[in-house]
Amino acid sequence: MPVPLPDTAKVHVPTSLANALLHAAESLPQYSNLEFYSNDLQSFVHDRIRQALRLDFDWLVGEIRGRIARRPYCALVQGIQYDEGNRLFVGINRAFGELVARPYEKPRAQLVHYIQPATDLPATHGSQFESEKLHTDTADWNPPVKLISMLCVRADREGGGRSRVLDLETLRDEVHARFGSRTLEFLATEPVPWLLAPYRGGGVCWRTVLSETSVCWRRYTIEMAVASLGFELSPTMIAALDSLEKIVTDTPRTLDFLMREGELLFLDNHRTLHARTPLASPLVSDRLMIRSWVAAGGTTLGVV
Ligand SMILES: O=C(O)CCC(=O)C(=O)O
Ligand SMILES: [Fe+2]
Repeated sequence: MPVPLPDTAKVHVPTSLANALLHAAESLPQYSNLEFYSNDLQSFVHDRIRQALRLDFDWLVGEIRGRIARRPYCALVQGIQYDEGNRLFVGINRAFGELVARPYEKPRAQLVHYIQPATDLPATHGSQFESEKLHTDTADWNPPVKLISMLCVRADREGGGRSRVLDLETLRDEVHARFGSRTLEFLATEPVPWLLAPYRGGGVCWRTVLSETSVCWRRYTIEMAVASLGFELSPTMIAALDSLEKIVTDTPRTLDFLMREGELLFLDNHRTLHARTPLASPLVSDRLMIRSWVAAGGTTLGVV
């Protein structure tokens, strides 16, 4: 049985507030996705929406912040209305920090990133798409981005593309229960190499997969670093990574829920892994999610 998202992770926005938010956003000009890279513009959009709403805006941000801070380190905002110009999306996200992205390169890299079946990345192993395996976004940044924000514009008509979230403590607990304290300890103390994105300076950094306060998981980023360095991981490390891979592939403790139109999900990218379930018909599905990465200040990962 899939585990549903607990109600404590949900924030319900009253209709009057949803209307006021949309109205404030729509009173601003339209901006292009390229223009939204400007931190000044993001702040301007945020300030204008916040000023129009006053205490209600701060209430919403506080409710989201409180939920991201505790297990399962995510917040599902229900009841807001979609602003086609993405000003509302940018304005709410900017309350948590600067929105950041890969350098502009349509269609795969935009500040407000469009997640559509047509541009999904096939997985390096097997027939799945990468986004169907539990992962950390920007595992090739050091450190990875702190916060992910995802809005459902159109859900998959056949009920595919359900959101999946696994939190840090559940993952640590599963490693401990299934593979023992030594594997857990090993993953939290022995660093592995990660190949960094060229636009973040490139090269390799060394970090642990787990720590008391963070997890980072995207195995191909480790494998590419290993290949680029021309050496091999120890058999013990390969076994430990295989154990983790097994858990993220089959643990029944992953949260599983369908995001509906207009719902907005925030995820702590240091304390959760996320994925989506397969689409029944990836070639014809018009599912559309928009996503931003928010560089909120805060914890460092298992950097050594
Ligand atoms: O489509 C989704 O719900 C998640 C996609 C995702 O995780 C990604 O593109 O990194
Ligand atoms: Fe992702």
